[in-house]
Amino acid sequence: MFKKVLVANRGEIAIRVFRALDEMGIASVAVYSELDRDALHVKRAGEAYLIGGPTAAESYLKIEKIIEVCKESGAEAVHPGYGFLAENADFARACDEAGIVFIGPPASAIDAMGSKTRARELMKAAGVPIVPGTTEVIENVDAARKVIDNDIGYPVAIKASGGGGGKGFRVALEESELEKAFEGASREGEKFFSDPRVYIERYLPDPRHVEVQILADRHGNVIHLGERDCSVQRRHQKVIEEAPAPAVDEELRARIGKIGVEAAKAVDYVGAGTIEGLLQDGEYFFLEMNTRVQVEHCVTEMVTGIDIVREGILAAAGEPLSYKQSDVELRGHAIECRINAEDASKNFAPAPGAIGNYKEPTGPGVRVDSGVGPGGEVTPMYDPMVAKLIVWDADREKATRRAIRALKEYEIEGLKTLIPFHVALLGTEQWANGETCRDLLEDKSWLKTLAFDAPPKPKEDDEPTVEQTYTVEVSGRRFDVKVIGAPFAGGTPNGAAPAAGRAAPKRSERKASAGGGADELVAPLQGNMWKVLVEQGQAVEEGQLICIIEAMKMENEITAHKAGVIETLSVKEGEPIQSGAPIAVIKAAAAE
Ligand code: MV4
Repeated sequence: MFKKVLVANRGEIAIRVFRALDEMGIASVAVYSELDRDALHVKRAGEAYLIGGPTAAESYLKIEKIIEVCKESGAEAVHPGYGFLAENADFARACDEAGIVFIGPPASAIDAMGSKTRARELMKAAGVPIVPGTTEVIENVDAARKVIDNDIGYPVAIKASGGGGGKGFRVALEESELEKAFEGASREGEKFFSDPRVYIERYLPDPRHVEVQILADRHGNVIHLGERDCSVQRRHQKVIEEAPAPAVDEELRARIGKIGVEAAKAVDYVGAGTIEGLLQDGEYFFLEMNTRVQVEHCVTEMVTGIDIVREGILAAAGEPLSYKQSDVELRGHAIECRINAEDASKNFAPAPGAIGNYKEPTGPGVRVDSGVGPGGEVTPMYDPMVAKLIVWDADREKATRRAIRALKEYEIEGLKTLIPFHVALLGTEQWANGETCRDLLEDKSWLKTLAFDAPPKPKEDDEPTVEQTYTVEVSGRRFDVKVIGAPFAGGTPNGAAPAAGRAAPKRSERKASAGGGADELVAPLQGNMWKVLVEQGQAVEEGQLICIIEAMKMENEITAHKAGVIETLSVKEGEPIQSGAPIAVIKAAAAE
C-alpha cells in the first residue's frame, strides 16, 4: 500500500480524500495556490506545498509543478479529486512517466471516454444502448439535415464531440432551428474544448438523468453500486442528487448496472467511475462516462455503506476490490444538496464573500462534506460549491424531512447560499412526487420568492473578551460575580478598565463594498466577458439577461437587477472583468 499520497485538488473533495487516507494509515500531502494559504484543506493535510498563483492555470492545473511536489514530498501516488486535472489524460500519462501512480483509470480510458463520438462508437460495439443518433462527426449543416431527415428525425440534440456535462449542447425542435443549434454547439465546442466538431442525437423530451456508480480493480473485477438520480439540474449543473433513483425498480437496476459494468469493461477501467445516462419510459441510454470520483458519490456511500474513495485508492495500489457484486446491498434513501455560494432569486448569480459564524448540522443520518469553516472566504476564482449536505433515512419521504431539518440547522453567516432554495424545493409537491422539477428551476417568479430579506449579516470581528467584576444582589443577598465576555457598550462598570481588546478593524471597514449605487450593476465575480446581450439606450426588464461572464469554464448569466433603460454600458465582449467592476447603469424609465 502507498505510504504517502498527494491530493491535487482543493476544497471539500481534497478533505474527503484526506479523510480516506487518514483511515488507511497513509500520510497526506496538500498543494495550494496563493489564494488558498488559509484554506481548510491546507490545514487538514500532513504537509502542504504552495504551487503557484491564484488562477487554476497557475496552480491546480500545473502538471509539472504537481509532479515536482510529489517527488519532493516523497508521495508515491496522486489523487486528482474531480475537476482540475481529474480527466486529463496528459496528466495521467505524465504521472506514469514520472513513476507516480495516478489514482484513477489508465490514460487510454480517459482518452476513449473524453471523445464523446468515440465513446458512443465503443459503447455501441460493446452492446451498450446509446441515445439514437450518429457515432460520427457531422461536418456541416447540410450533412446534418440529411442524416436527420433520413435516420433520426426531429427533435434533435446537437452536441460537441469534445463536450460533456452539457457544454456545447443545443436543441433543434424543427428544421428552422437547426442551423442556429448546429453553429451554437460547434462554437461552444471550439471555445471550451478547442474542437468544433459535433454529433447528433435524437432529443428526448422529458428524460431523467440516471447514472451508475462503478468500481473496478486491476484484476478484472468490475462491480456496480446501483444508481443515482441527478435530474434536478440548472444549466447542466446538478443541484440535488439522490440514491436510489425514484423511477428505478430492482429489475431496471440490474439492467442499468449491467450496462455500466459492460461500459467500464469496454475501456479496461480501473477505480471509481460513473456511467451517465438518460432514462425515458423505462428505456435506458448511455450518455457519457465520467472517469473520476464525482461530487455526488456520497449518496451511494450512504445507501451501500461502501467507501468509494477508499476503494479507488485500493484499486490504484493494485489491491482487489473489497466487495463482490453479491455483497452490494442498498438500504434506505440518501439525498445530497449542493451548498453553493449563489443567489437563487437572482438567477443563481454567484455570491462569493466572507463567512462569519459557521455551524454545520449534525444528528442522526446527517453528513456534511465541506471545504469551509468559520471566518473563511469564498473566492470567485474557484467553484461556488462550498459544501454538500448529505442525509440518509429509511425512505425518500423521511430523508426529505431530514434534509429540510438539517438545512434549517445549517448556519453560514455572511454568505448567500442555496440553503433557502433547497428548503423550498424539497417542500414542493413536484419533489414529493419524484418529478424532475425542471419547470420549477426555470420559474422566475417562484425563484424570486427565495430572495434574501436582508443580506445575511456579515460577521464583525470577534469582540474583545474581557473579565469584569460586578456586584449583584439576589434576594437581598450580596454577591460578587465575575463575568467573562464582551465589554458593556456604555462605559466600564465598577470603574475597572476592561482589558484591551484586539485593535483589528472590523470586517465591514476592512472590506470595500462591491456594490455600486442603486442603479449600478456590478460584476459579482472575476472572469471574461463572453457575451453582451444589450445595447446602450435599450429598455430592459428586471431579470433580463444582460451579459454572460465566463469564469473557470462556467458561464455566469448576469441579469438586470431592476427594470429601466441602459444608461451606461461599461463592458465589451472578450474583455476581462474584475469582481466589483461596473457592468451597466440602469435608470428607471420616466413615468408616463
Ligand atoms: C440530452 C437530453 C435530451 N436528449 N440528450 C446532457 C448533459 C446533462 N447535463 C443533461 N443532458 C441532456 N442530454 C438528449 N439526446 C436532455 C438533457 C438534459 C437533462 C436530462 C435529464 C434531466 C435533466 C436534464 C436537464 C438538462 C438537459
